[in-house]
Amino acid sequence: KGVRLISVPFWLGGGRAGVEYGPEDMMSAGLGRQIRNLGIRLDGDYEVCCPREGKLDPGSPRIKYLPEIKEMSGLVGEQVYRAVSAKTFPIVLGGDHSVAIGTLAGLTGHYNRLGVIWFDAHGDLNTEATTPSGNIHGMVLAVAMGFSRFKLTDIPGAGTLINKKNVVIIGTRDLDPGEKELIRSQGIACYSMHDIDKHGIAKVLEEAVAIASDGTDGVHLSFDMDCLDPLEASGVGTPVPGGLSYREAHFAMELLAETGKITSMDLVEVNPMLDHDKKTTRLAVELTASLLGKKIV
Ligand code: DIR
Ligand code: MN
Ligand code: MN
Ligand code: MN
Repeated sequence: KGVRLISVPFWLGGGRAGVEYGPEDMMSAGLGRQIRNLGIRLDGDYEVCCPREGKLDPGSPRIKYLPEIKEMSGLVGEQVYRAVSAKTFPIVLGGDHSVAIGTLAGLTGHYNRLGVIWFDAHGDLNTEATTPSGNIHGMVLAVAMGFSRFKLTDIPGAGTLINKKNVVIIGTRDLDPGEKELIRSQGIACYSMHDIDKHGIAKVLEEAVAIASDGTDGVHLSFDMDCLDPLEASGVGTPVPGGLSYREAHFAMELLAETGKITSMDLVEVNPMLDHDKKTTRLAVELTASLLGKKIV
């Protein structure tokens, strides 16, 4: 099966410029070469032509750049849908995490029931009512499961909402009060750094894969680079101390590769303007190689 790279140079969902240079940075760091070195066919790389600038709507100051995010999501969804229809493995390169709304729109257009594994320091579970920032990258999972007013199914081409029974969040350590409440009341599977410390990353991954693949015909991996400890990956918009170590993150990708169950991926929130030592970009590329089957021995 070939891999298709879909670049989405979009920053409006995080409200902080720089992250739109993530895709070209990961490409110049050798992402395509790494994939081909694994003996995997690179079945095209596409750049989505999405809004680069936006105007804040004074009428709805709570939620930032919603029209631009809908436009981007429709365009990303189209490319992702095409990629899975062509039986390739799509990797969506962000951009901020709002690009995943587009990915999920395209995937749900194809899969009947999709599982989602979400690596993040944050829950991305805020709604219009609970967001402290108005940044939609902090709302994506709520949008995907239909807890917010703006829903995944508002995007043309999207199939159904994501079933909360098949969603797993891993690596959290900065949840807002409304997000904690939603996790509790809806019973969403969320493995915090505390859970990882306690049970180990292997056990957490085993449970996560079981949840995301239970009754599903595809499993999407959405990887926010801020899940890593800022010591390893400081080039992200919202770093939070106490994250995954270099080996924990690689081991998680290696375990996912072994299962053979992951059918698509987002790689988001690399901000080259903050990534002064290029460590974050390089790590993003290496982790992708691990997910695609690169082995140490
Ligand atoms: C925060 C930050 N919880 C928000 N979220 C981020 O704005 O909703 N998610 N950075 O990745
Ligand atoms: Mn995120
Ligand atoms: Mn995050
Ligand atoms: Mn927060």
